[in-house]
Amino acid sequence: MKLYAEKTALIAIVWLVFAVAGLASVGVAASEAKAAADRRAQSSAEAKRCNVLVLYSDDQQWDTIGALGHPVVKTPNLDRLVKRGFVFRNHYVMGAMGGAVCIPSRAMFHSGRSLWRVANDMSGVPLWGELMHQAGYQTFATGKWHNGPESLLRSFKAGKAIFLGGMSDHFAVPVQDILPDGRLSEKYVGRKFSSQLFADAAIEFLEKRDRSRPFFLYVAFTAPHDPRTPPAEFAKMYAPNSIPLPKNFLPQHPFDTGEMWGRDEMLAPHPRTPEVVRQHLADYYGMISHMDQQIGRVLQALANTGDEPETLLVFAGDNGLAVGQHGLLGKQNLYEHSGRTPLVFAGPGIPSGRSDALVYLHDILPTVCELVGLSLPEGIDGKSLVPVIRGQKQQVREFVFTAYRNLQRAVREPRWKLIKYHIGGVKTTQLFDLETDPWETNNLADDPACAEHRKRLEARLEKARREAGDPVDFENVGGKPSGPRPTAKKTNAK
Ligand SMILES: [Ca+2]
Repeated sequence: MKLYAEKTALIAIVWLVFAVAGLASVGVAASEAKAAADRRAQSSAEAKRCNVLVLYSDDQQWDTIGALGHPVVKTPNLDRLVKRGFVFRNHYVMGAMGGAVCIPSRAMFHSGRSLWRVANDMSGVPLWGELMHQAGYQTFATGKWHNGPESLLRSFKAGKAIFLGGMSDHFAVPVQDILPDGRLSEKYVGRKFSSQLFADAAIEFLEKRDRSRPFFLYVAFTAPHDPRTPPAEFAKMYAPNSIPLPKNFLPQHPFDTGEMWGRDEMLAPHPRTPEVVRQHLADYYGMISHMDQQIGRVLQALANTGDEPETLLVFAGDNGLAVGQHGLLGKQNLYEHSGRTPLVFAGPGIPSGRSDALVYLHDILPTVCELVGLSLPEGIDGKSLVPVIRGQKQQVREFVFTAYRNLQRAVREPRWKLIKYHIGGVKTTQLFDLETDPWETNNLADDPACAEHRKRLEARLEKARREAGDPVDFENVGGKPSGPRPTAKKTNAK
């Protein structure tokens, strides 16, 4: 009996030991499960930090993508991006205080700040590439950088075939690399057409990169900026005589914009003829189609390396261009063709869709930061577009405000648009109903039936100028007239 009792006690002890061990192991398992959950949460936060590939075009009109309904230009690769991505149809560069609109455009793009809150060299403000580097991204740039070497080297830790300028011969681009020690290499001449040169650098990066970290790849094409000299195959892609003239074609602009003889406007004789404008458009579309082909190569490389499912794509343009609309060729005006540029997001978490929300180029940085889970630094003027992309909001603002030098100011609501000019003491006002007149041909500023619209937009313009910190005394002073037409062709780079 005693033996039985001892045996039972022993069994009980053994069981107790097993039970304690079991409980302990349950405890270990529980703490392991918690750690795993923590790791999953962490890795999910890291997974949220998907790669970011930015494709940036130069002087591309907002609608020159086939899938957006353009009647002529062929862009099969951008079409695929547009179909799977989310398109902002009303995307604007806020403007410029000089003829080289590309420079402030890029400053706003890389800082998320508005026109008068970031210098052209972007000194003293946090930059997009810096934020990505601090968050553990591998940063790499290729293509155009128009804001000086200091901001480039602060933004990107690596880069190849970087063009530190405004424009060049597309067949012989002077470029530099970012060396491993963080300095810039000597200049050398790229022996490929610009768009191919930059696409090749991007592809090489994608194939050889450090795969332990997410990447931030910035590819800034110099197409379709002039000189409009597409490679031979693309130069003959569009027959000029079959290209329809824009509905707002004019031989010359009806009044002085203050920038009648700038470099861009001197690329064709005055007055413009249909033949000359059609040739410019054929070359312009050829430049876009060739850039599209090179974008296709970069996107194919992204698919080949397996990175595509984890890469957020941003395609945007820095500013638009007139190319014959309103008698103009350049971007030194506030018409839709010059201020509006393409904007497409695609990738993980981005639905296919389109929005007519009024957005700025400097909204892109806060949007991408939210999408990849980065907090924003102080001083960002742009607004995240994520609520629009996710269908939670229809718009992020009621109107956009745009400015050009001390010469022109504009506001655009979803339907109505006002442009004011103050040049040589002469004030001119244009009011357009974009719903019935998207080509901005019918000025309703003096139509009594539209007086309320004019009054409302003028009030909004003044409010927007104050809020943006517009340094120009536009109402009282304005800008100088263009003066007489120069005899020699201007060649200063833009
Ligand atoms: Ca540009």
